[in-house]
Amino acid sequence: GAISTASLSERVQQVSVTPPASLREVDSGKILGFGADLAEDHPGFRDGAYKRRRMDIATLARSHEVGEPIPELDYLPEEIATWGTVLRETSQLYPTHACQEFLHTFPLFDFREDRVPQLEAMSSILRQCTGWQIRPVAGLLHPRDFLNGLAFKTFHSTQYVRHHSRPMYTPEPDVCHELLGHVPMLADPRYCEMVHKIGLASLHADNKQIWHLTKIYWYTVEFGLIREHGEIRAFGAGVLSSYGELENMRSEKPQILGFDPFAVLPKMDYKSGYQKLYYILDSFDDAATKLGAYCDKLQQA
Ligand code: HBI
Ligand code: FE
Repeated sequence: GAISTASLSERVQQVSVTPPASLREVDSGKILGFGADLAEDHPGFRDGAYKRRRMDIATLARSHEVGEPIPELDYLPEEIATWGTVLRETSQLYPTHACQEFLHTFPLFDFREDRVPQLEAMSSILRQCTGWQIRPVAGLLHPRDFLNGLAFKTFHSTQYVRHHSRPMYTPEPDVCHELLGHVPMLADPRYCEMVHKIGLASLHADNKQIWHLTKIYWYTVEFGLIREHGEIRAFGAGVLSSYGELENMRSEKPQILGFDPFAVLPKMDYKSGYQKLYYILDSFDDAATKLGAYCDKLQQA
Protein backbone atom coordinates (compact mmCIF):
# COMPACT_ATOMS: atom_id res chain seq x y z
CA GLY A 1 0.00 0.00 0.00
CA ALA A 2 1.00 3.63 -0.36
CA ILE A 3 1.05 4.34 3.36
CA SER A 4 3.46 2.29 5.42
CA THR A 5 2.90 1.61 9.11
CA ALA A 6 6.14 3.41 9.91
CA SER A 7 5.10 6.68 8.28
CA LEU A 8 1.73 6.54 10.04
CA SER A 9 3.14 6.10 13.53
CA GLU A 10 5.71 8.77 12.76
CA ARG A 11 2.95 11.18 11.92
CA VAL A 12 1.03 10.35 15.07
CA GLN A 13 4.02 10.64 17.38
CA GLN A 14 5.55 13.70 15.68
CA VAL A 15 9.01 12.52 16.69
CA SER A 16 10.83 15.08 14.58
CA VAL A 17 10.20 18.31 16.51
CA THR A 18 13.37 20.39 16.36
CA PRO A 19 13.06 22.98 19.13
CA PRO A 20 14.26 26.53 18.44
CA ALA A 21 17.70 27.26 19.91
CA SER A 22 17.07 30.98 20.26
CA LEU A 23 14.25 33.49 20.00
CA ARG A 24 15.30 34.26 16.43
CA GLU A 25 14.33 30.68 15.54
CA VAL A 26 10.83 31.11 16.98
CA ASP A 27 8.61 31.89 13.99
CA SER A 28 6.50 34.98 14.74
CA GLY A 29 4.75 34.91 11.38
CA LYS A 30 2.17 32.10 11.72
CA ILE A 31 -0.94 34.08 12.57
CA LEU A 32 -4.20 32.23 13.25
CA GLY A 33 -7.66 33.67 13.48
CA PHE A 34 -8.06 37.09 11.98
CA GLY A 35 -4.70 38.73 11.40
CA ALA A 36 -5.64 41.62 9.15
CA ASP A 37 -8.22 39.56 7.25
CA LEU A 38 -11.30 40.13 9.42
CA ALA A 39 -14.22 37.71 9.36
CA GLU A 40 -17.84 38.70 8.99
CA ASP A 41 -18.58 38.54 12.72
CA HIS A 42 -15.60 40.78 13.60
CA PRO A 43 -16.71 44.26 14.82
CA GLY A 44 -14.38 45.89 12.25
CA PHE A 45 -15.50 43.79 9.26
CA ARG A 46 -17.35 46.65 7.51
CA ASP A 47 -14.80 49.35 8.34
CA GLY A 48 -12.35 49.73 5.43
CA ALA A 49 -10.21 52.31 7.21
CA TYR A 50 -9.87 50.00 10.23
CA LYS A 51 -8.84 47.09 8.00
CA ARG A 52 -6.19 49.22 6.26
CA ARG A 53 -4.91 50.36 9.65
CA ARG A 54 -4.70 46.74 10.80
CA MET A 55 -2.79 45.86 7.62
CA ASP A 56 -0.25 48.65 8.26
CA ILE A 57 0.29 47.60 11.88
CA ALA A 58 0.62 43.95 10.82
CA THR A 59 3.29 44.92 8.27
CA LEU A 60 5.21 46.78 10.96
CA ALA A 61 5.14 43.71 13.24
CA ARG A 62 6.24 41.40 10.44
CA SER A 63 9.27 43.54 9.64
CA HIS A 64 10.51 43.57 13.25
CA GLU A 65 13.87 41.85 13.90
CA VAL A 66 14.85 40.35 17.25
CA GLY A 67 17.15 42.78 19.07
CA GLU A 68 15.84 45.91 17.35
CA PRO A 69 13.66 48.37 19.27
CA ILE A 70 9.94 47.92 18.62
CA PRO A 71 8.76 50.74 16.29
CA GLU A 72 6.50 53.30 17.97
CA LEU A 73 2.97 53.81 16.68
CA ASP A 74 1.14 57.11 16.50
CA TYR A 75 -2.23 55.99 17.82
CA LEU A 76 -5.31 57.68 16.35
CA PRO A 77 -7.77 59.63 18.55
CA GLU A 78 -10.40 56.86 18.35
CA GLU A 79 -7.80 54.24 19.30
CA ILE A 80 -6.73 56.32 22.30
CA ALA A 81 -10.39 56.74 23.31
CA THR A 82 -10.94 52.96 23.13
CA TRP A 83 -7.84 52.28 25.24
CA GLY A 84 -8.96 54.96 27.71
CA THR A 85 -12.40 53.36 28.08
CA VAL A 86 -10.96 49.89 28.75
CA LEU A 87 -8.43 51.27 31.26
CA ARG A 88 -11.04 53.38 33.07
CA GLU A 89 -13.61 50.59 33.35
CA THR A 90 -11.35 47.70 34.32
CA SER A 91 -9.18 49.68 36.76
CA GLN A 92 -12.27 50.51 38.85
CA LEU A 93 -12.41 46.86 39.85
CA TYR A 94 -8.69 46.19 40.35
CA PRO A 95 -8.44 47.20 44.03
CA THR A 96 -11.10 44.65 44.99
CA HIS A 97 -10.66 42.00 42.26
CA ALA A 98 -6.98 41.83 41.17
CA CYS A 99 -4.32 39.78 42.95
CA GLN A 100 -1.65 41.45 45.14
CA GLU A 101 1.12 40.86 42.58
CA PHE A 102 -0.87 42.75 39.94
CA LEU A 103 -1.73 45.61 42.29
CA HIS A 104 1.94 45.86 43.20
CA THR A 105 3.35 46.00 39.64
CA PHE A 106 0.52 47.90 37.91
CA PRO A 107 1.73 51.41 38.99
CA LEU A 108 5.19 50.75 37.49
CA PHE A 109 3.75 51.17 34.00
CA ASP A 110 2.24 54.63 34.44
CA PHE A 111 -0.91 53.78 32.48
CA ARG A 112 -2.91 56.83 31.42
CA GLU A 113 -6.27 57.12 29.69
CA ASP A 114 -4.99 59.70 27.18
CA ARG A 115 -2.10 57.62 25.82
CA VAL A 116 -1.84 54.08 24.42
CA PRO A 117 1.39 52.69 25.88
CA GLN A 118 4.20 51.89 23.43
CA LEU A 119 5.36 48.24 23.38
CA GLU A 120 9.04 49.25 23.53
CA ALA A 121 8.55 51.27 26.73
CA MET A 122 6.60 48.39 28.33
CA SER A 123 9.27 45.89 27.26
CA SER A 124 12.05 47.95 28.78
CA ILE A 125 10.23 48.12 32.14
CA LEU A 126 9.77 44.33 32.04
CA ARG A 127 13.47 43.81 31.26
CA GLN A 128 14.38 45.72 34.40
CA CYS A 129 11.88 43.88 36.62
CA THR A 130 12.18 40.25 35.52
CA GLY A 131 14.31 40.07 32.37
CA TRP A 132 11.25 39.35 30.23
CA GLN A 133 10.62 41.20 26.98
CA ILE A 134 7.97 41.87 24.37
CA ARG A 135 8.17 40.92 20.69
CA PRO A 136 5.53 42.36 18.33
CA VAL A 137 3.23 40.02 16.36
CA ALA A 138 0.52 40.68 13.77
CA GLY A 139 -2.25 38.76 15.58
CA LEU A 140 -3.03 35.52 17.40
CA LEU A 141 0.20 33.55 17.07
CA HIS A 142 0.30 29.78 16.50
CA PRO A 143 0.21 28.12 19.97
CA ARG A 144 3.51 26.24 19.57
CA ASP A 145 5.44 29.37 18.57
CA PHE A 146 3.67 31.44 21.21
CA LEU A 147 4.52 28.93 23.96
CA ASN A 148 8.10 28.51 22.66
CA GLY A 149 8.54 32.28 23.05
CA LEU A 150 7.83 31.93 26.78
CA ALA A 151 10.87 29.60 27.07
CA PHE A 152 12.99 32.58 25.92
CA LYS A 153 11.25 34.90 28.42
CA THR A 154 9.50 36.60 25.56
CA PHE A 155 5.87 37.59 25.32
CA HIS A 156 4.51 37.96 21.78
CA SER A 157 2.18 40.95 21.80
CA THR A 158 -0.19 42.49 19.32
CA GLN A 159 0.06 46.24 18.76
CA TYR A 160 -3.33 47.14 17.23
CA VAL A 161 -6.38 48.38 19.16
CA ARG A 162 -9.76 46.59 19.01
CA HIS A 163 -12.54 48.19 16.94
CA HIS A 164 -13.96 51.37 18.51
CA SER A 165 -17.59 50.28 17.98
CA ARG A 166 -17.27 47.81 20.85
CA PRO A 167 -14.63 48.99 23.35
CA MET A 168 -15.55 46.34 25.91
CA TYR A 169 -15.29 43.40 23.49
CA THR A 170 -12.67 41.83 21.27
CA PRO A 171 -12.74 38.39 19.62
CA GLU A 172 -8.90 38.28 19.52
CA PRO A 173 -5.99 39.60 21.58
CA ASP A 174 -5.36 43.34 21.13
CA VAL A 175 -3.00 45.81 22.77
CA CYS A 176 -5.51 46.60 25.57
CA HIS A 177 -5.67 42.91 26.52
CA GLU A 178 -1.90 42.37 26.28
CA LEU A 179 -0.87 45.51 28.18
CA LEU A 180 -3.51 45.53 30.92
CA GLY A 181 -3.88 41.78 31.32
CA HIS A 182 -0.49 40.23 30.65
CA VAL A 183 2.24 42.83 31.02
CA PRO A 184 1.85 43.83 34.72
CA MET A 185 1.86 40.16 35.76
CA LEU A 186 5.08 39.59 33.77
CA ALA A 187 6.79 42.13 36.07
CA ASP A 188 6.38 39.66 38.97
CA PRO A 189 9.29 37.17 39.34
CA ARG A 190 7.32 34.32 40.89
CA TYR A 191 4.59 34.51 38.28
CA CYS A 192 7.27 34.55 35.58
CA GLU A 193 8.80 31.38 36.98
CA MET A 194 5.49 29.59 36.53
CA VAL A 195 5.03 30.88 32.97
CA HIS A 196 8.63 30.03 32.07
CA LYS A 197 7.96 26.39 33.05
CA ILE A 198 5.12 26.21 30.53
CA GLY A 199 7.43 27.63 27.86
CA LEU A 200 10.27 25.21 28.56
CA ALA A 201 7.89 22.25 28.49
CA SER A 202 6.63 23.36 25.07
CA LEU A 203 10.07 23.13 23.44
CA HIS A 204 10.09 19.33 23.26
CA ALA A 205 6.35 18.73 23.25
CA ASP A 206 4.57 16.84 20.49
CA ASN A 207 1.32 18.28 19.11
CA LYS A 208 -0.86 16.47 21.63
CA GLN A 209 1.22 17.83 24.50
CA ILE A 210 1.16 21.33 22.96
CA TRP A 211 -2.63 21.09 23.06
CA HIS A 212 -2.58 20.20 26.76
CA LEU A 213 -0.09 23.01 27.48
CA THR A 214 -2.37 25.41 25.59
CA LYS A 215 -5.18 24.43 27.95
CA ILE A 216 -2.89 24.82 30.97
CA TYR A 217 -2.00 28.27 29.68
CA TRP A 218 -5.66 29.10 29.08
CA TYR A 219 -6.82 28.12 32.57
CA THR A 220 -3.90 29.85 34.35
CA VAL A 221 -2.31 32.71 32.37
CA GLU A 222 -5.57 33.69 30.64
CA PHE A 223 -8.31 32.88 33.16
CA GLY A 224 -6.55 31.91 36.38
CA LEU A 225 -7.69 32.95 39.84
CA ILE A 226 -5.69 32.87 43.08
CA ARG A 227 -6.75 32.53 46.71
CA GLU A 228 -5.62 35.38 48.98
CA HIS A 229 -6.56 35.57 52.66
CA GLY A 230 -9.72 33.60 51.92
CA GLU A 231 -10.68 35.86 49.00
CA ILE A 232 -10.79 35.04 45.32
CA ARG A 233 -8.61 37.34 43.19
CA ALA A 234 -7.78 37.40 39.47
CA PHE A 235 -4.37 36.98 37.85
CA GLY A 236 -5.48 35.72 34.41
CA ALA A 237 -5.14 38.28 31.62
CA GLY A 238 -8.53 37.49 30.11
CA VAL A 239 -10.13 38.38 33.44
CA LEU A 240 -7.97 41.43 34.25
CA SER A 241 -8.59 42.99 30.83
CA SER A 242 -12.38 42.51 30.91
CA TYR A 243 -14.83 44.32 33.18
CA GLY A 244 -17.43 41.63 32.51
CA GLU A 245 -15.09 38.75 33.40
CA LEU A 246 -14.02 40.53 36.60
CA GLU A 247 -17.67 40.78 37.66
CA ASN A 248 -18.47 37.27 36.48
CA MET A 249 -15.67 35.60 38.45
CA ARG A 250 -17.09 36.97 41.74
CA SER A 251 -20.70 36.12 40.93
CA GLU A 252 -22.54 32.95 41.84
CA LYS A 253 -22.53 31.77 38.22
CA PRO A 254 -19.16 30.12 37.52
CA GLN A 255 -17.75 26.91 38.90
CA ILE A 256 -14.32 27.29 40.57
CA LEU A 257 -11.97 24.30 40.89
CA GLY A 258 -8.46 23.78 42.28
CA PHE A 259 -5.85 23.73 39.49
CA ASP A 260 -3.96 20.52 38.67
CA PRO A 261 -1.79 20.33 35.51
CA PHE A 262 -2.12 16.53 35.45
CA ALA A 263 -5.92 16.61 35.33
CA VAL A 264 -7.91 16.38 32.12
CA LEU A 265 -8.81 20.00 31.42
CA PRO A 266 -12.08 20.79 29.63
CA LYS A 267 -12.09 22.20 26.12
CA MET A 268 -11.60 25.96 25.99
CA ASP A 269 -14.67 28.04 25.32
CA TYR A 270 -13.93 31.17 23.27
CA LYS A 271 -17.36 31.95 22.01
CA SER A 272 -20.19 31.64 24.51
CA GLY A 273 -19.83 34.70 26.72
CA TYR A 274 -18.06 34.71 30.07
CA GLN A 275 -16.26 31.69 31.51
CA LYS A 276 -18.42 29.09 33.21
CA LEU A 277 -15.41 27.50 34.89
CA TYR A 278 -12.26 28.96 36.46
CA TYR A 279 -9.33 27.23 38.12
CA ILE A 280 -7.82 28.63 41.28
CA LEU A 281 -4.22 28.49 42.59
CA ASP A 282 -3.09 28.56 46.20
CA SER A 283 0.12 30.41 45.21
CA PHE A 284 2.38 30.93 42.19
CA ASP A 285 5.15 29.00 43.95
CA ASP A 286 2.84 26.03 44.39
CA ALA A 287 1.76 26.22 40.74
CA ALA A 288 5.37 26.42 39.52
CA THR A 289 6.21 23.30 41.57
CA LYS A 290 3.24 21.39 40.16
CA LEU A 291 4.03 22.56 36.62
CA GLY A 292 7.65 21.54 37.16
CA ALA A 293 6.49 18.01 38.02
CA TYR A 294 4.27 17.93 34.94
CA CYS A 295 7.11 19.15 32.71
CA ASP A 296 9.51 16.52 34.08
CA LYS A 297 6.93 13.91 33.17
CA LEU A 298 6.64 15.36 29.65
CA GLN A 299 10.38 15.12 29.13
CA GLN A 300 10.38 11.47 30.24
CA ALA A 301 7.43 10.52 28.06
N1 HBI B 1 -0.91 35.17 20.40
N2 HBI B 1 -0.55 37.43 20.11
C1 HBI B 1 -0.93 36.41 20.90
N3 HBI B 1 -1.36 36.67 22.16
C2 HBI B 1 -1.75 35.66 22.97
O1 HBI B 1 -2.13 35.92 24.15
C3 HBI B 1 -1.73 34.33 22.48
C4 HBI B 1 -1.28 34.13 21.17
N4 HBI B 1 -1.26 32.87 20.67
C5 HBI B 1 -1.65 31.72 21.45
C6 HBI B 1 -2.09 32.05 22.81
N5 HBI B 1 -2.12 33.27 23.25
C7 HBI B 1 -2.60 31.03 23.78
O2 HBI B 1 -4.01 31.08 23.87
C8 HBI B 1 -2.25 29.59 23.64
O3 HBI B 1 -2.72 29.11 22.41
C9 HBI B 1 -0.82 29.26 23.85
FE1 FE C 1 -3.89 36.64 26.31
